[in-house]
Amino acid sequence: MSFRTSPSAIDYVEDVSPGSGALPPRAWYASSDAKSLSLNGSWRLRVSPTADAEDDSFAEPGFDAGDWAEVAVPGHWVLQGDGAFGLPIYTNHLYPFPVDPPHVPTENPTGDHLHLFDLPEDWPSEGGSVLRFDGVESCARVWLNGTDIGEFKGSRLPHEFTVGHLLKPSGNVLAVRVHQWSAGSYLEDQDQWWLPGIFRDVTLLHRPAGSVLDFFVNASYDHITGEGTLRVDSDVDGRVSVPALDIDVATGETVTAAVQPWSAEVPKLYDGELVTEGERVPLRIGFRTVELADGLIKVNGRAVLFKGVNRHEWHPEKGRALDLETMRADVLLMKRHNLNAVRTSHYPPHPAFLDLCDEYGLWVIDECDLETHGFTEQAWRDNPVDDDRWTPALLDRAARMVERDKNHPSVVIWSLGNEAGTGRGLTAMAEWIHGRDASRLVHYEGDWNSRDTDMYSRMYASHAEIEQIGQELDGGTHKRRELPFILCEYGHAMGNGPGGIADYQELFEKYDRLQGGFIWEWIDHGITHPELGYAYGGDFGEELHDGNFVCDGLVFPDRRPSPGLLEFKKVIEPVGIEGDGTDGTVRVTNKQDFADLSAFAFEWSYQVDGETVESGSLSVPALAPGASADVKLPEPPADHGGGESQWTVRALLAADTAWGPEGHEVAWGQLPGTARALPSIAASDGPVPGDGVITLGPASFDARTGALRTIGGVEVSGLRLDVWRATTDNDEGAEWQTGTRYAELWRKYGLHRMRHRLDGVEVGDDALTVRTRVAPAAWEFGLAAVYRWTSDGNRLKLTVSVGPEGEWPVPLPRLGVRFGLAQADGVKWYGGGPGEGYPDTKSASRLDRWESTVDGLQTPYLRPQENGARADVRWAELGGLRIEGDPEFFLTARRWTTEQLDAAAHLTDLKAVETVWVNLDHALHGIGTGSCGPGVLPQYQLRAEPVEFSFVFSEIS
Ligand code: IPT
Repeated sequence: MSFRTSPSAIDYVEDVSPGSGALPPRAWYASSDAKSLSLNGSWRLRVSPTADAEDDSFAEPGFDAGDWAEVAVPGHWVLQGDGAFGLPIYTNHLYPFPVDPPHVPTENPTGDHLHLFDLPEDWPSEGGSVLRFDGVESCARVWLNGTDIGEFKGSRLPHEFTVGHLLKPSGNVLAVRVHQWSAGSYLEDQDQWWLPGIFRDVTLLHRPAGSVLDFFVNASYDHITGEGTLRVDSDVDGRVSVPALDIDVATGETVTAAVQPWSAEVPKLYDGELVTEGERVPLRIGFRTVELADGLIKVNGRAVLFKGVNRHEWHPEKGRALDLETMRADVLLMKRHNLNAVRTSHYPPHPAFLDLCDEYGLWVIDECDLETHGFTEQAWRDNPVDDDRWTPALLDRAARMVERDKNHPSVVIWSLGNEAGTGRGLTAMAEWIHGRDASRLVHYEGDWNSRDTDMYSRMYASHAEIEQIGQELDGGTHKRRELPFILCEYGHAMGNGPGGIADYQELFEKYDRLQGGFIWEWIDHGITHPELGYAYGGDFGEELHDGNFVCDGLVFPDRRPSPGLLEFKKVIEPVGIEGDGTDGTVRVTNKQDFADLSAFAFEWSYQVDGETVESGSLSVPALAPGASADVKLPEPPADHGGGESQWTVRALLAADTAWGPEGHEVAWGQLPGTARALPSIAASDGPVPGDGVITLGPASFDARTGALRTIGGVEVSGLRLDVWRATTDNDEGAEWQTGTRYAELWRKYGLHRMRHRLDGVEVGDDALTVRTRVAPAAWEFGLAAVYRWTSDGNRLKLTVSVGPEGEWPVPLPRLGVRFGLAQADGVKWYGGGPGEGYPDTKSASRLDRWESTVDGLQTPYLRPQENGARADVRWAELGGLRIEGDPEFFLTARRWTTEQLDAAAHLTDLKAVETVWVNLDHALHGIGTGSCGPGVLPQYQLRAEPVEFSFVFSEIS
């Protein structure tokens, strides 16, 4: 018995096969002379609640869709129409429907799309035509002029259909029925929003007689001879020319010439052309050889160190329907932040993105559109990749990726997919890919024994484990022991962080076998939302969702760099600039793999107390990759008033490049000079008790509680020891993580509700001393905190002594004082900046003088959390006060309390209060990557230990 009106008509939806009617996959290219017609634009849309709610009469010419909505194609219907067509759903790995492959729910939002078009007048009447879809999620059936031409799955892969015989000069009716859920959805369980729609281009391509079909550009480079070898295999015979190399040969013929090789650092492309009887196709040829040699991934004979990122396609309004300028923005941002590699997690990107990678230079791991992660919940039972019935669909996906992208020099590694467990289907994919393209390597993280792959790849492995792998002490199969290692995901950039990436980079640089990694991930997938600013999982009322786990990028949804990107940029600099400042030299190291240093100009400057007193250019030899030199610095300026001094040496682009202007900074380093003199004041003034008030120098205190009230004319409220921070995503951790979930522990032990017991206010001869005990209800551990105030009459010094009592079961989130100021706006400081820095995220924090505002200090993490601390601050000025630290401190100031920050779910929840809350932290607990990965390394944990620190306050006159 059937509950469906026309069951067989929608059988294809749950069919595990890849589809029917589409042409075999082939290379993606833009012809020079064959006509094409973009069918992007405004389309009519009707969304039905089930796959079979409507019959296919809408596909018939003459159907009146006048009352249908209009939507943009490319686009996702759930991101258009203000929710009228349904809403986005975010899940990480859980399928948002019952797991019963290949069945999908009856509630299967189905978008019937209609587009009418005329052929341009000059559309040739001879030859054929092909209709190409570059991406449709998740399953589509297509009719042209009432004829059913086929159906397909494989959302982020191209599908082409022969349509020439169906076209009319005008009034063509293209009908596309798109189902949100299909058997294909089981293969597309990537950690991202589920977004149905025709989200990439739709194009009609004229195919003249004798036109190019498929072709494979084989362009290798022999680093010994310096010669490139070119052979273009083409389904249709023709000629290949490369004018700059004097090449003009038949297809299939091999030719050798002296060439400049392609690399991500020097992405030399040669313009060429493939000419068949009926068509001319431009080629952009990069000569390079990828191989596994000496247990390493080598390109052109050299081992590559990947400084990469995982890139999902994302735009806060358009979802995965990216335009060219957005793709270019990604590539330019990556290049300007020293990245050299992209893993196209977890599907082949829009093909234009790979053109940009070829052109600007990025190593690419091109990943297939495959993830079956949700099967992990049932111990991988019924996993499609281990079920032969699905193998044709897997092979189809592999072929569609490889055939489409095989002519990109930037693509050096094929990846079978992500988080799909293990199984025969994956082995079949790897075998097929190896057979089809021996010129690249194969990657798949789930294959821990590297049975099918050419490298050992892992995600989120700890520093300690990576070090073992680097030392080849990790065991594993014989095959794996011979292979290089990459971390295909690490440094989970969710919220504040990632912490500890400098420590990873040190290991990557130390052990040859470790060939780098790819930060998870490039961009926060926040969706522009009228009330919430940016929406994340759950904000659309999803019954199942994973909250803000979808916001874990190095750039915010609008592509503003987050502090994590700036940290990564510093950590992966192409030039090392180091020294201890003792011998008048700076050690410069070329950390690139291919290029010498000639693209960079070097500058030095000498600062005293953060003010530059002298500067100039530094001549650095054009060191070869991997080479170092000790470069002599000028004599330090003779007299500089005895302040703290340092050298800053910077490497800048010497000339404009395709991706950055002359003067763009790629690397920097600071070398210490004269050490800083700590602030000292003579305790020459003593506290004077008065009527309910104690005065001391410029300050007044509450006589009963010892609480600070004013410093000169500046009102100060609520100054006290503070150990709490609004927990970060990394503090929260994830339930599957083995590392410590600090937030839970901290809350269990009440660190967010510490009580302050006043034990005594002592008015001494030269000091006011306030003794307290700071501890949470229910527990016996605590902190004895003594505030000792002294003054020289003008300045006020606070020395805080902290003594842990009892057994402290957890590290502290922070340790310092916090207080409220009635007003503050502008902020100046001498210390680390310009952006935030925490103990394990402050590589990019540069010692200098900085200026900002209280608002400007905030980092807008989509889910509000601890942020904005400036590290290594010597002194700061805000709200009429100058604060000097002994020793240096972390400075935070915000228009809301930590408690408000902690409670907020979106930035729009943060409402400024009257008071500006300032934290001066002696220390902070590190950040780590516990939201998905190892927690805070021991050296960055903040343990409760006896400690003393001071601040000197004065009113700014
Ligand atoms: C890993 C996934 O591969 C990636 O898609 C993303 O979900 C990431 O985690 C977390 O943001 S899988 C994880 C179980 C290690």
